[in-house]
Amino acid sequence: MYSPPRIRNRRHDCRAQVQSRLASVDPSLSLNQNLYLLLRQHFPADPDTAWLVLPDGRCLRYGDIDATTACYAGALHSLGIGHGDRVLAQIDKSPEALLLYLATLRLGAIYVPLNTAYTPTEVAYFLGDARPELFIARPDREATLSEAAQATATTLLTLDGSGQGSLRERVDQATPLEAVTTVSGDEIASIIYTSGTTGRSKGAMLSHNNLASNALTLRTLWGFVGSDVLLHALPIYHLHGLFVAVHCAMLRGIPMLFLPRFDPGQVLTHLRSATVMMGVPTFYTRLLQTEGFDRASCEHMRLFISGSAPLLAQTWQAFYQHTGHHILERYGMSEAGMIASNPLAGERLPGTVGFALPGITLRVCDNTHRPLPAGQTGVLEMRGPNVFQGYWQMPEKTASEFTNDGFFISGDLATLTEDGRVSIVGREKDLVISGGLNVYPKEIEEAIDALDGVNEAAVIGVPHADLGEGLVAVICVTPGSALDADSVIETLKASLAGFKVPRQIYSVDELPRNAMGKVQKNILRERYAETFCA
Ligand code: MCA
Ligand code: AMP
Repeated sequence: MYSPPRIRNRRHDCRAQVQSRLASVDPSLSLNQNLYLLLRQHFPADPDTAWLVLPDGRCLRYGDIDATTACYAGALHSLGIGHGDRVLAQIDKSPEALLLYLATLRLGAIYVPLNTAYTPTEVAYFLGDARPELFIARPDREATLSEAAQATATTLLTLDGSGQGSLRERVDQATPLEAVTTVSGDEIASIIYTSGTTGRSKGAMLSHNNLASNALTLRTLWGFVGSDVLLHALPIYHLHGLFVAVHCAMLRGIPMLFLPRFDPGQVLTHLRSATVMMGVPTFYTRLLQTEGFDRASCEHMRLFISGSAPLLAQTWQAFYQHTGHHILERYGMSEAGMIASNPLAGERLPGTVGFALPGITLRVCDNTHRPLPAGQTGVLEMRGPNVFQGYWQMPEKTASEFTNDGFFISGDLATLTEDGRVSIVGREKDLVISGGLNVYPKEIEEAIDALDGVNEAAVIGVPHADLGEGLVAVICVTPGSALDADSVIETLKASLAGFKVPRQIYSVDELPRNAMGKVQKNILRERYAETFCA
């Protein structure tokens, strides 16, 4: 059983604030700060209110969530899963996947979702790192992954996109577990894996209070009302689709039009019944290219929200001209949930991410962590109830990402105006964001360097009209090697998720280096900037 670490005493002020805020929502929450309980407090009075509406017309209702998650919790409990245990899930988006998440919260266990694109090699790493008691996989992956699951003594069950599989069989036979496990707000509700500059993924531990405080803030900030309908086309293996979207909707008791993935045609069809949509910038560039997407298709919409990657000012402008809507851009991280947002009522400025969320302190600092004057570029640092509890089993890494006075160092380069408006202007960390998914070049470079015939490689991100940034690898091959771009791509696809595989490969005699011998990626980014613009 896992005991959550207490990382920094100075955050207790924030915790105290959150606890008193939650207790004012419902006194019982001061005793049990399980996020599931908070969500349940906000289920609508009418049990027939739709919770999830699926493209095939199927509808799940708020009134059924509690009994159904009790069955899921009963099934998990019968497998020995309890308080603090990890439940790893690499499963397609479905209502059942969401019920599994809610049941895991309810049990006080820790939900660890994984991108469905990860290959078995990548999943084996997560199994070894998270050491989950239970792993839920797609049925077509069962045979491939059973050995890795056995190696970590993890029970393996299956769930497919239509809600069938061995997990479902257990749920159908389970004795419901009605209780909601008592947890303190500091306990871990979920671990979200995020890649790292070292090439090794780190698990960001988010507590019940981290998630609850962020969700309560956003529900108010973005003005959710009972008549809203959220169009949900994001994946639910990451913070954006799972926490930001789902928690906002559930804390207002509104329906979600729950699409299995982002398909512009399907989004267009359902947009007419929705009022709010959240997406990564690629959603908006693709919608703009979709025939039939116009002002009339957005006539019931009150809000489009964008985040996870920079939204180009030109996309923002084009969207406004096309639809009459100012997209509301916000900024977040796996380690801190949502951090800053353009205002709902005030001016939304393209190219900026707005103001710090209430309760969150932001500062832009030099490399000695001294705050810089307004307008100067530095690293964005933050403190607040949203900031995570540390990286799973990496205390030293955790400590190195915080300043002595308790601010989390984001690695994003930003400017702040006098009145507190934030613009993200770059990244100190060597990170590429493609279609809203993060790729750390180091991981890809290590995979390429390991190939026969490669001397060394550098991986960069360059502008890509659809994905924001597209991955390019620049490779020095050993003399006489017959290695070609296609075979590199094919080989990488066997071990890396598709979104991490470079879309273009260049072969060079040598990589540009500075006097210290460091590869000058800025030169490569300039040299190959036009790769995807032709
Ligand atoms: C899929 N492919 C990609 C990506 N997604 N390549 C680069 N970047 C991507 N993001 C590749 C596949 O490997 C495949 O390659 C081909 O594209 C088609 O795959 P498919 O699944 O059909 O792709 P798609 O449906 O077009 O997906 C693109 C997408 C999707 C809609 C942009 O990636 C998506 O939903 N992204 C959202 C991610 C997200 O939720 N991020 C939030 C993280 P091949 O053909 O070679 O096999 S949370 C976060 O960042 C923080 C906290 C925050 O602020 O929110
Ligand atoms: P992740 O590790 O997946 O949580 O990604 C977090 C990173 O996404 C941040 O550190 C930023 O670099 C980036 N990000 C998220 N939202 C925005 C935004 N609106 N503008 C620019 N970058 C963003």
